[in-house]
Amino acid sequence: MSRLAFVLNGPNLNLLGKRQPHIYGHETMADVETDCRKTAETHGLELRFHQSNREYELIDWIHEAREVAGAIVINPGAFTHTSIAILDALNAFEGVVIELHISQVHKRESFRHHSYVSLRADAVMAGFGTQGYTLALQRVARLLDAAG
Ligand code: CA2
Repeated sequence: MSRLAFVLNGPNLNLLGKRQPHIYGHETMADVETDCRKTAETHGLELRFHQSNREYELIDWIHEAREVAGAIVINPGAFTHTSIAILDALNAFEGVVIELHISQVHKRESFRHHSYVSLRADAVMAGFGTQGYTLALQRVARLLDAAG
């Protein structure tokens, strides 16, 4: 399977490290990307890292991943709780899908407890802070190793 992983981030995550640090921490999206690139290199993964506030852009990247990638790590932001379109796009992707949330969504408002994306995700992470991204990539590497 391809050792290319997409890391996709949804709306408002461009504000990471700039607002609400008590919920999302102090690391910026650029810091997270740097951490992900280091982890990817250590584990022999190729990486495409994106953030968008637009649902269609996330969907287009998932379609692109269908052609070339072995895994998607996705933090869909609030689209997690609303987007059947993102779920449909992920259902057309055959590789590993990891859903990731920086915060522990189950400890928060009840509208954050339901995820459309979880209907497709092979694994779900919540509450690991921004460290979750590198942990998710380590898991992706392990799964792709095992897939050969
Ligand atoms: O915990 C997560 O990673 C979330 O996916 C983040 C989403 C939220 O809607 C989900 O329920 C859980 C929100 C992303 C907003 O990110 C911000 C970061 C810093 C400052 C303001 C917003």
